[in-house]
Amino acid sequence: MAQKRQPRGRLPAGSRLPASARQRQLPSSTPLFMDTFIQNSGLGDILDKVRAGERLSIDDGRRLFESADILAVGYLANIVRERLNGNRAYFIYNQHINYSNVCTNLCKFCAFGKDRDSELAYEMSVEDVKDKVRQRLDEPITEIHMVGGIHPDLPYSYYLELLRGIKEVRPRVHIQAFTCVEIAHLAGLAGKGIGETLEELKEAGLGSIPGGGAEVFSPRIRKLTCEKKLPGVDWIKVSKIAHQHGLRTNATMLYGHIETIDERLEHLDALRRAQDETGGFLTFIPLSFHPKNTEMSEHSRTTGIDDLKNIAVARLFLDNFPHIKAYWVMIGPKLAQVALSFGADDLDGTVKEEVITHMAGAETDQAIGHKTLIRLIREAGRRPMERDTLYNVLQSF
Ligand code: V47
Repeated sequence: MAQKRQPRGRLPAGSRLPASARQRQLPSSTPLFMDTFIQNSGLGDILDKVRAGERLSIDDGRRLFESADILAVGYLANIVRERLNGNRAYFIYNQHINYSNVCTNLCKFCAFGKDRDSELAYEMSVEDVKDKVRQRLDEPITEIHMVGGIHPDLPYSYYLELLRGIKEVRPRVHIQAFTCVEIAHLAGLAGKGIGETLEELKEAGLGSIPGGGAEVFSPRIRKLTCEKKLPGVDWIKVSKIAHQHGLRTNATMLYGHIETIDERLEHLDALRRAQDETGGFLTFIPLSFHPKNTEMSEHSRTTGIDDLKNIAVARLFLDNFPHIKAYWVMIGPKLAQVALSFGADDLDGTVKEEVITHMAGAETDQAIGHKTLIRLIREAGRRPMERDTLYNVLQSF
């Protein structure tokens, strides 16, 4: 009887290849192949460090940023991502509310902040903010992310009422609000210390602090781009005080303008040292600069390679940060999906009505559906996990 021909490359069920052939069939992503690849890219010593769980130096970070081999850098970051987060990739149902864009800092990279007299200036009353929350009560939102500018006139009581008002409408929601820059401003308004102010804000409903306002800590960059803003050292001080008061916080870095690679690494190093002390940071979010409508509009948008490198180097360098977020609003959902293989384990969330990046020319949508987030994660080969703000898993898909 004629034997049925087996299609090329496929074996009958149950049969095994001889060992030599099995080795030839190894997929190209196996460590054996990749080790050679990483050695050839000149990053072999960093691979050894990463495998041994050794901390990377600033010099290592510089070599990673300067490497032309994005796949090698990504592969290294993926080792750390997998060690820390397995195959999980997180997202959250959240809503962004920007209560006011009036700002006295008027940073050169920002298209959102406006002078009080500008035609584009706005501020929401506590009732307006409560309405925004009410409008989405039928959606399973677990986090409200709320930030604004440094407003010259709003009293301290307004901020406490904002928090209380949101909790009145949606009692179980987690409010992640007010960057460290705003917290320092609120303490000034209250005439109290940072710690005491944070206790009052917590009492009113504050759950955690978002990572904005960090920009690049370098005094050189701050002088050239955001001279009036809270200095970088004080941003870190506020974060550490928040951690001491039981509040988790996030951290960002706004890259892709006039900062040098060394200034990026000094920023990451300062965060890593702060995290060694307190362990209070939850996640790091690299923010890609959007130049449109800013005073730095002569700059080009960042490239995909630089976006991926910032995520990968952050994952490798910030060995004490549990999570790295690929913020789809800034780098686009498609690249954010790819970033899940370059060190990121989180896509942020549904967002709903992002304003800050869109004022600066973002071409992404202002919101994304949870089904799309799940699909993006699944197709990247990761397991979608709906999380709350503190990374407790609410549902897996
Ligand atoms: O503080 C301002 C930055 C931040 C521009 O904590 C710009 O999970 C790019 O911090 N191009 C606000 N960036 C956004 C932010 C954030 C977003 C998502 C999640 C979290 C989190 C935090 O955006 C500002 C500033 O650093 N920014 N202007 C611009 N033109």
